[in-house]
Parts: sequence; C-alpha cells; structure tokens
Amino acid sequence: MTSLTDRLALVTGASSGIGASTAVQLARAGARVVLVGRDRPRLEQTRSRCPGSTVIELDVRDARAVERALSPLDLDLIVNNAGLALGSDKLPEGDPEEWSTVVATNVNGVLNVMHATLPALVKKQRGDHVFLGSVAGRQVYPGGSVYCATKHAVRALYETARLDMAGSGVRFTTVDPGMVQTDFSRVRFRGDTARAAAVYQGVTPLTPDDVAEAIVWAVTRPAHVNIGEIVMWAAAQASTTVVTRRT
Ligand code: NDP
Ligand code: 8X3
Repeated sequence: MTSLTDRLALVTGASSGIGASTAVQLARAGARVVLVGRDRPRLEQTRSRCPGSTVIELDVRDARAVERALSPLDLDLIVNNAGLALGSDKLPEGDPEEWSTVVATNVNGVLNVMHATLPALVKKQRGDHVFLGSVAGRQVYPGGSVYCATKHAVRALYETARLDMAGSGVRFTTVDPGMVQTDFSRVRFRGDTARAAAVYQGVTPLTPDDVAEAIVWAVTRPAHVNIGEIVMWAAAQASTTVVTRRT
C-alpha cells in the first residue's frame, strides 16, 4: 500500500458531495488537501473536517485563474471531480446556454485543471490523476445528451492521457459511478428538490463515501499497480435506464 502521509492532494468540487467526501477520506489517510470550488462557506465546512487542508475559491472554467492558482502547487495527487448536469430535456428542446455551462465545466474545466497540474507530477515522475467520469460516459440515456457527451469526453481524455503520458510515472484512473445521492440532481433540476428526491425514490443509491472509498483505494495501491477504470453502480441500478425501485 502507498502511504498518503504528507502527500499534497487537490480535490476540485470539494464543497459538496463526492468531492467533499473524498477530501475528508484523503485527509484521514494522511494527505494535506487543497480544496477547490466556488462556494467558500461550503468549502470552509469541508475544511473543518480535513485537518491541514487549505481552500482555494476558484471557478474551473476560468483557464487563467486555474493556471495562476494551481500551477505553483507541488502536488502529488489530483482528483479532477468538479462537474454538473443542467436539465434533462430532449436534445431539440435543450437550452444552448446551459449546454455551454455544462461543456465549459465538465470538459474545459477538467482540461484546465490537467494543464495546470500535470507538470508538477511529471517533474517528480510520480503521482496520481483521478477523473470523475460517470456511467453516463459509457452509456447514453434519453434527456442525457450534453451531460453524457461531456462524460464520454472525460473518458476520452482519460484514455488519451494514458497514451500521451506513457512512461511519465503518472498513474491515471477514471472512477465512473452510477447514481450517487448528492446535490447533483438538485443542481440538475435547478433547485427543484422534489424532482431531485424522485430520482432516488425507492432505491438505495451509492453514497459519496462509497465513491470516495474507491478513490482512496485506487490511489493507495503499490507503486507498480495502476487501477485504470472503476465502474460502480447502486445494486438496484442495472444500466442508466434500468433501475429497480421498491414499491
Ligand atoms: P455535487 O453537486 O454535490 O458537487 C459538484 C461539485 O462541483 C461542487 O463542489 C461544485 O462546487 C463543483 N463545481 C461545479 N461547477 C464548478 C465550477 N465551475 N468551478 C469549480 N467547482 C465547480 O455533485 P457530485 O458530488 O455528485 O458531483 C461530482 C462529480 O461526480 C461530477 O463530475 C459529476 O458529474 C460526477 N458524478 C456524479 C454522479 C451522481 O449521481 N451524483 C454519478 C457519476 C458521476 P461549487 O458549487 O462550490 O463551485
Ligand atoms: C450521474 C449519473 O446516470 O444521472 O453521472 O447520468 S446519471
């Protein structure tokens, strides 16, 4: 097992859900964690649960700001997690402004973070870069168009990074969950909490801690092991469209 003691880890989207749980579990495993997001009060809440962590208030869509804030850091581990979906309209009815926000966050944001952080790992010829993909990067579903497209893009970036950085010593991992109960659906349905709750009705979804555990497990494998792809589902979810609900 690789120890995380004194490793410097960056988690984007650390103010909520999977990112917050991952930051807490990394801190428990001994890492010093840099917490990135836009919502400072919620980042501070995560910080209070992560001894030795620091907060950077940052919008991952802003390439210059990301470069300025993250490129000076001597990082060992990056969890490229910030992301969102907006709406579940059929493709012809979607809102182009929302599409731009989703693409800018889930694709450009992920790229901005890679560009600013990978040189530090390459320099020391070791480190981990974890992508938060999704089962939506492996299957599509009605109303998932642009979100699914961005998560397919994340999967393509994971695969290309492995090739472009072969021999660099950097390990790449993509963690691709199915339904996880977080703020994801509340954000997707623009604050409609009843609609968000219905997504998880009659199902025991994955928890953010389930996903965080998988991430910590992957990055603590011995140096010669690279866990590439983790696909994890709620037991009741057979595919993005087949969910067995208790009546
Ligand atoms: P949450 O809504 O709980 O968390 C999303 C996080 O992303 C927040 O911390 C938010 O922080 C951050 N974020 C969003 N936009 C930006 C931005 N422009 N700049 C910086 N940070 C941003 O959702 P989850 O924890 O569920 O989502 C985390 C990741 O997991 C996403 O990539 C999502 O696609 C993926 N995922 C989620 C699944 C689910 O069912 N929940 C399943 C599979 C994958 P802030 O608002 O502070 O900026
Ligand atoms: C989130 C999971 O199935 O709602 O990535 O797209 S899903």
